[in-house]
Parts: sequence; structure tokens; C-alpha cells
Amino acid sequence: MQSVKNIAEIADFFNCRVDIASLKKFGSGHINNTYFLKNTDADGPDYLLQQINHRVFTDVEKLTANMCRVIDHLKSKVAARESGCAEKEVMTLIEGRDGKYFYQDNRGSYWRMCIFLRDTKTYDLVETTKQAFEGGKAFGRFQNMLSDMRAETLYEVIPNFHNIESRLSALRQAVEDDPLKRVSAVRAQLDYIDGHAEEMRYFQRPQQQSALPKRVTHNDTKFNNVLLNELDEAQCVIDLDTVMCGYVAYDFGDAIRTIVNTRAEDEEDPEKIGLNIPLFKAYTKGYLQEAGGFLIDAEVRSLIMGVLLLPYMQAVRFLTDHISGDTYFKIKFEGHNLQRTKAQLRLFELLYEQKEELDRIVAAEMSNYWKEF
Ligand code: GN1
Ligand code: MG
Repeated sequence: MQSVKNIAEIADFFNCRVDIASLKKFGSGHINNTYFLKNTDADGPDYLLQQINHRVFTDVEKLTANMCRVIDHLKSKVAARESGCAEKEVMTLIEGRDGKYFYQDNRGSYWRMCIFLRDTKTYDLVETTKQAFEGGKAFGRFQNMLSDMRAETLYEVIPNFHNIESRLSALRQAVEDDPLKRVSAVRAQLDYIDGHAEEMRYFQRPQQQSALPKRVTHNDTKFNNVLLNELDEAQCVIDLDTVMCGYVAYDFGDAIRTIVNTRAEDEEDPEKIGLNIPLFKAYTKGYLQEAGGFLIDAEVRSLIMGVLLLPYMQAVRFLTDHISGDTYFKIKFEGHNLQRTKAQLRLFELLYEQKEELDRIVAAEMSNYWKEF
């Protein structure tokens, strides 16, 4: 934990007036460290200061360039809407004294600062269909507002981020290296992953690659990356670190991964995990309400493959990290990444059993927009 003095020095670099009344660690992210800075001046804004994980985001300059472009684009779209309020609906980064939107301190750490949006909340677990519906609207609108931005012009800040082929090859490499001799205890999980690998290569096949448009996607659509207002209405999509070129099904799948699961991402007892189908339906409705108008047929038909792929890929990533010695995701105890792996594989298994039903729900919701669905 950083001291107030340290944090105040860093905050001082940014063009903002904050007299820090209190400081606390904020959020449940696995990668960056976030601090909430309460302003002594009750009328002044509170801030979030983020220490960017430089091992994961190796090029902070490019990361920030992507973010600024996306934020500008979103703000101009919101401002053009009659009822739109860009300050509330889009995050605001604070410029540094050198004109850049990040700061490197004398210990080499990278920082950025943004305004904290008051009277908003996030949920790690979704509680109501209204919340799920609003989450769907938020990510659908996000993609919609960015659908006229050329995706290829964004930097690929983490290459092959959602490429299952390279995730599987990283897993194979970890198994080969086996630095902590953890492989023998995870044979069952490795075999299970292997058994579904061919099917999960769907988005890597030439046929899909030519049929599916590359769009600007968020790539980390956990439900807790949507800020809801006091009435539980969608207000703002946050965590724009991984906004890059991708397929819409990745975003749909990652959101569903965190919404339908009745337990946490790292549930200790996989048998307790269940699927909440009404939440799936509500998210899908909200999403298609905003995105149904610009999606093409092949994209709608790919959504359920995204729903299967994302928990599967997440399991591959957690297991790779477990075998490699927990160097990527923050862990709270030894074996945490293995526990996450097992929970994600169970979720995948349940979703796999229900895939026809999920497809039917998407088609039924889609028929509100297109007759042929
Ligand atoms: C990480 O930022 P955070 O902690 O929500 C990860 C995502 C994973 C997620 C799993 C850059 O996201 O890809 O889906 O953990 N972010 C990065 O909970 O790897
Ligand atoms: Mg993130």
C-alpha cells in the first residue's frame, strides 16, 4: 500500500486540484492497482489514481493513445445526443503537467488519473434482471458508438489477447517448462482443455475470419466494468485498457461469463456453480436493443461461440499462470489460479450443455429486429 505522501506527490503531477482527505485501495482488478482519492473540498471532484501494471502493458504510450482516442470518440458521440452528458457517461482522464495522460515516477512505475464518477456503483455479482439488462445496454451502446471507428487504427496493446491458438500455445509452453512441478497435479484439467480445443478454434478459422468484421471492442467486459447509477441504470463503461480490434462475440461472451454464473469467478466449490438463464436473457435483450441495428448476421450467429470461448480461454489463462508460478494475475493464496481454473471450466461445461437453449434465446430476441431470425 502506498502512503498518502507518495500518492499526493504523484497526484500533484496531474492538472487537478486535490487535497487528499483520505486514500483507499479501490476495486477488485487482477492487474492494475487503483486508489480512491477523496477530496477535502466537498464540492471538488474525487479521483481514481491507477498504477498501471507495466509487465502486462509494456507500452504505456500506445495504451494511453488508444484510450484517449476512444474516450474522445465516445465523448463526441454522447455530446451529440440531446440528453447526453459526456462527463457522466464517459470516463475523463486528467492531463499531466507535460501534456501526457500518464506519469512515470522515479521508481519506474506508471500512473494515470481519472475523475471518480459520484453516485455510481458496480457489482461483482449481478443481482437482478434489470441490472443485467442495463449491462447489456451499456456494452451494446459502447460498441455501437465505436462502430464507425476503424478498428485497425488502434494499437494492439496486448498482441493476440483473445487468440485462443496463442493462449493454448502459451499453456503448452508452460507445461513443457513446468518450473514449479505443478503439472502432474493438473492433468485432468489439461485433458479437459485439450478435448475441447478444436471446437474452440472457431474464431481462428479462415471461414470465420473472412465472415466476421473486426470492430472496436472492449475486451474486458466483466460486469463490474459497468458503472450503474442509483437507479441501477447503465451510466458508464470503464476499464478501457484493452479496447482494441476484436470480434463482438468476445465482449458478449466475457460479459455473460460474469453474469450468468451464480457464484464468483473463483468459486471454491465448482459444484455450487449454476447458470442464471433469466440474467442471460435480460443481458441479451439489452445488448441487442443497442447493437441489433449494426450487427451482421454472421456476428449474431457467433455470439454463443463467444459465450463458450471466454470462460474456456479464461481457464486456459488461469491454468497457464498457475503452472508458470502466478506471475500474471494477482492471487490471494497459493493455488488461487487453479481454483479459478476449475471454476471457469465448470462454468464452461454448464454453458456447453445449454448452448442450444442459449442460441434459441438469442434468435428469439433478435427476431425483434430482423424478421428472418
Ligand atoms: C483481468 O482488469 P481486470 O483485472 O478486470 C484481465 C482480463 C481477465 C480478467 C479476469 C489485461 O482483468 O483479461 O478477463 O482479469 N485483464 C488483462 O477476471 O489481462
Ligand atoms: Mg482490466
